[in-house]
Amino acid sequence: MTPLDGFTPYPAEFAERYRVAGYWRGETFGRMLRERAAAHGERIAVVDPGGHSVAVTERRWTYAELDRRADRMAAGLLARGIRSGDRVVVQLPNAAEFFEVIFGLFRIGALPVFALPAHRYAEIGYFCSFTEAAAYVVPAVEGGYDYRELAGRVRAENPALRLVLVAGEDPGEHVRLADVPCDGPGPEAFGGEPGPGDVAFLQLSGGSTGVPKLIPRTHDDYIYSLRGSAELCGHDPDSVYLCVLPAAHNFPLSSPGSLGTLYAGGRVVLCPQPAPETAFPLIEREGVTVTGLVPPLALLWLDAAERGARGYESLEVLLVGGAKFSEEAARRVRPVLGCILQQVFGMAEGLVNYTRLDDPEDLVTTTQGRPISPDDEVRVVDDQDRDLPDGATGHLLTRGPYTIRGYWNAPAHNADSFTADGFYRTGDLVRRTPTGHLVVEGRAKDQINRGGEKVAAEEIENHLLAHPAVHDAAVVSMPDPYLGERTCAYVVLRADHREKPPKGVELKRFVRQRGLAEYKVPDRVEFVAAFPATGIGKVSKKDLRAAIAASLTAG
Ligand code: AMP
Ligand code: DBH
Repeated sequence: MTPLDGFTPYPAEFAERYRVAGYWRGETFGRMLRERAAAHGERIAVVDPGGHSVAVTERRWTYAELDRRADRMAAGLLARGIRSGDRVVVQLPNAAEFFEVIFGLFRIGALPVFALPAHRYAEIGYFCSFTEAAAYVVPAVEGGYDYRELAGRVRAENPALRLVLVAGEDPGEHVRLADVPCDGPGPEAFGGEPGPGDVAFLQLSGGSTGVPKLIPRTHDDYIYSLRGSAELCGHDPDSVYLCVLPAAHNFPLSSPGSLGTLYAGGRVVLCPQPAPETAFPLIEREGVTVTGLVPPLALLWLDAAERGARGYESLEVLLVGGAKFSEEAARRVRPVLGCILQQVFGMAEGLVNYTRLDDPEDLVTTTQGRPISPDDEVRVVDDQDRDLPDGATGHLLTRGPYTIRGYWNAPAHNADSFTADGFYRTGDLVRRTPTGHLVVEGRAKDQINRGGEKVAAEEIENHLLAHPAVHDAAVVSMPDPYLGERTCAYVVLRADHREKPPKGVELKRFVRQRGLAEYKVPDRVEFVAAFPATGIGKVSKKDLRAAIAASLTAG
């Protein structure tokens, strides 16, 4: 299998249009880093304050050093048999090695699969088997969790997985990442570096189906999205971006994120913990000018600043996205943190919307922005795909120069997730203002947005259904003042288990033991005799959401 087998290309006439318009400039990540190193080699590219399992002490890498490390990593990976087109699951904390590894992979044309540190056996096992990954990169022990053990188990089950690389001192039975780089032959000895139209990596979708879907992004399309983002966020070589969220997530990676910052020749500072106690002193010390947060973290920072915490004063721009930021909270940003708010409504599949730096405060606080590109096509439609007028709420469909035309290797899902003419069905319910800004009004997809962390209901339901006492399960969102939403699992027990029913905590433990990321474990479990049904007999999640919301209000 080659990555191209699972990739739905942009139709030729669109690709041509995007090139002529100057969106796709034939850049690749490998060459981008090379050019930045040539232009300002001695400037600092990445600051890692250390204090995590990968490195105790601080590292400051210049562009020249990152470039050299990417070359040596590329040569080392080639020497160990990793080749162009191979998939490599990368699961690293916010450490400098993340960039060394992904740029090394970009250079040889192997595809990082961007896992999150929170992922466990259920997710990682699936990524490795579904992508037939050749390698898996992990920290040793991080946040009290031993990733080497997980890697050992996954490796035993996946014959294609030839190499496990451990960032940190003690690799256990695996290979130390630090032992990989070498001065051997580079990509030119193995068919050359990838081209701009090639798939650069597989990003993850929050999804709404039983298993997560993988998102193939090309060098051309992704570099356009981060260059456009960097421009409209005012990035330049003096920008200092604090990477607070997990570095591999699409938002801190590209909106404009660390890659947009490197594109602009700025400096990326990795934040090991998102709490203000860690972030504020780091902002002060490094002169951070811009960062991106999900709404619950933005609230935490606002509260800390109001209580008198200091250190954030150099911040010029705060990006908030991933989940809906309330107008009330949005209005506090400028007075409390003294910086400009940019709301960002994006998706790993492509389309990213921003409020602009010069938008009036009302638009900044009440909308989720407008698309990056003049060629982002946005449709707001009813249930029959008929276009709705501005101001009406409907389904958001989109197509454009950095929105995928299909998930990787998923023909059945693609038939549901894309229209015949290539629009991506985002599953979001939006309204468009006369200025072209979008307001997110809700969601039609079967997903819970837990403060920016997406939970696909079906995925959790499948794990609950594996429990011997569970006859049926329906996972819905319940309102939460801090996260916006949390998950509630409604469960119908099998008749023979109703005498001695399991407790809610038992079901949670069961799901956790199956190796699911902690954020996907249901926050609450409710037992019912039967589910409410819709007119045609499907489970009415609307009624379940209303029921749990009402019982929470009743206290
Ligand atoms: P994913 O497809 O997993 O990358 O998740 C993207 C989804 O996150 C979007 O389709 C929205 O549902 C949600 N999202 C991202 N940013 C925002 C935002 N600013 N406001 C509301 N929802 C958002
Ligand atoms: O939630 C997201 O996936 C997201 C949010 C903001 C995103 O992918 C992005 C910006 O690029």
